Amino acid sequence: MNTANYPLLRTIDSPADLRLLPANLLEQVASELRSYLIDTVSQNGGHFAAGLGAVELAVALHYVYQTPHDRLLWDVGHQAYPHKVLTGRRDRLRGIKLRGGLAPFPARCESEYDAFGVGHSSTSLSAALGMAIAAARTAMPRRIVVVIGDGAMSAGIAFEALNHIGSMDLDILVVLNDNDMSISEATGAFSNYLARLLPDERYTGIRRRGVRALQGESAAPASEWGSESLVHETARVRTLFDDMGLHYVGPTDGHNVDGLVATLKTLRETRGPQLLHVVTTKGKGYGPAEADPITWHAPGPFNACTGVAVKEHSVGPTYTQVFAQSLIDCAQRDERVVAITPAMREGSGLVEFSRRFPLRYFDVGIAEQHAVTVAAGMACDGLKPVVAIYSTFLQRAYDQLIHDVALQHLPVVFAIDRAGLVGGDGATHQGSFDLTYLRCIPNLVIMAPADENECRQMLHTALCCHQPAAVRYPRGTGPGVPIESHLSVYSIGKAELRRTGRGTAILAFGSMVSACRALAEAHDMTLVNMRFVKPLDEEIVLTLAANHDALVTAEENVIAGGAGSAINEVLLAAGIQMPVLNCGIPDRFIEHGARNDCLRDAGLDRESLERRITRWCQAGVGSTHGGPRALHAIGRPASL
Ligand SMILES: Cc1ncc(C[n+]2csc(CCOP(=O)(O)OP(=O)(O)O)c2C)c(N)n1
Repeated sequence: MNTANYPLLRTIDSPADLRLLPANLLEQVASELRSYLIDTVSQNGGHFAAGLGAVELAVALHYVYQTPHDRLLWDVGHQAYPHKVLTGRRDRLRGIKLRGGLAPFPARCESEYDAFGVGHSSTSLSAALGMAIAAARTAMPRRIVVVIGDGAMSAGIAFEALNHIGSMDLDILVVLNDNDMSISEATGAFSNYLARLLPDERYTGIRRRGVRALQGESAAPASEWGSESLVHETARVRTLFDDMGLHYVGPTDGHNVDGLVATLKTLRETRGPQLLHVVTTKGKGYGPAEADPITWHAPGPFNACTGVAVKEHSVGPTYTQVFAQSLIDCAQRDERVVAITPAMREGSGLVEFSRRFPLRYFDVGIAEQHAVTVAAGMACDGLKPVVAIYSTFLQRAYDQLIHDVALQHLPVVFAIDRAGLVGGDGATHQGSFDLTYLRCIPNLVIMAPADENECRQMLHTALCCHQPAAVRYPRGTGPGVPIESHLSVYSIGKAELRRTGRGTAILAFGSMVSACRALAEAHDMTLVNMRFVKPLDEEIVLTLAANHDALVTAEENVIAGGAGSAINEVLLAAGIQMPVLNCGIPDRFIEHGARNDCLRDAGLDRESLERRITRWCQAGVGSTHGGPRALHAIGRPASL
């Protein structure tokens, strides 16, 4: 940190230091904090625009509330960088998301100021209520404050929590941070409702400014805002929140730190559930981010002066891009194909689809459960819905997957992106579990492409197979094979033999096929691209078992209950006893870092795989030359 640029910020090592400052210096603290975020995030990238919009909130909240005794919860946590800076992590911010660096989101193990671990959205209200109940049980004089965005507030679980909070007479303050944005534009009737709570031209101007900015016009200057707190002008409006039992206050200017402090001081002394509606600008204070908060939601490294991204050399299309183009091609051929995203248009590669087929594209907001069940309804009546969803977020919609889709045998396609280790977004976002949680569901076809072309053909296969089907593909690029323009249909449940060797056969799923190729060649092992996790190609498994001394399974999913387990089950059912090594993600959470760091941590990068498999073979368990055929070797631990 260049201390000369941050004369106040450098003195703040904890919120206690902040609270020692006179209130008239808080604006300067906010200004330094904003500059520091721009300076620091520009170096390695990270979540950006939302944090810039929450600077004054973070300063005011830590100033007024006695954190960490009072509980301060940040929903999702992507906007919590200013909070991290104020709570003793200023000098470590540069390493956020990197291996060994700060966690991408608030994490209880990282700081006593991180009252609740987050990453997935809309959990904060429920957790806060739980804490309020605990405080009441022990008569603990504690205030509980939640900051939740308008996007996160639209999720079902947030409304479930409001329903509960409003019926309890507990001291909770919900700060609704309304910037009229999710990652993309906010969608849905709730967003429209919030807009109607902004009676003053200054507020409606902000919404229009957001729209203008998205249309490429320059944003209006922030001076459109008055400097005074406007709470008193509009506090009498009766809102949905009042009707649900929360005292509504607002809307108020979320960038006026003095106004926020004054309002929060009053609210801190007020009993019962309350909701403070704060209006902010996503990307506040950094021109390019204000003008285009979507691009600046989570940029890579960039030049802070020019706003130009540091070029990453491109190495072919990502799986997301291949999926995106293939979906467009499928949709062109079949007008029944529609796409659904739970608020991840950009991440899931649906921007172009949404432009080309606006009436066949549905951004349902942060509502994974609803995304799956609305797809089920569509499939009932003849549409071919594709739910484009990250592996980690599909966890939210598990019952819907079973009860609404699979049980009714409805042809919904799940395009599961970020399946496997995702890197910087860390433990909350790793797509480690989908093969395990999908594999046990009847009626479901599960495919894992070994390369980009297979991703394309599997999407088409899924759309043609007239039953629930999932294609799960990893983050980033594949091995770089040519992508065929035509669309073909794979035989369901048929694996592909990649090479025939001796002794040991590797049965690889998805990304592990290319990761194991060099190893198989170097050691003359058989390599099979299994393609289907379900139905499994049992025939090839049994044939390989008959022709080899040992089998190795490899998948980018947890070992527990994953694709390798499926192979173990086939062998056991057939009464075959032979050495089997299951390679996959071990039974622990994999922390953040570059994707390759995460793969190495899990023992799934090329070098670790090679080391582990060859050692296992050399130990005699899986060798061609007379290792004991022992059933106990199934699922042998990583220590070998
Ligand atoms: C369950 C879940 N679905 C999707 C996401 C991805 N996601 C992260 S931030 C975000 C937008 C949140 O919008 P909002 O709460 O309004 O905050 P803002 O970024 O506008 O400040 C989304 C969709 C997530 N973190 N969790």
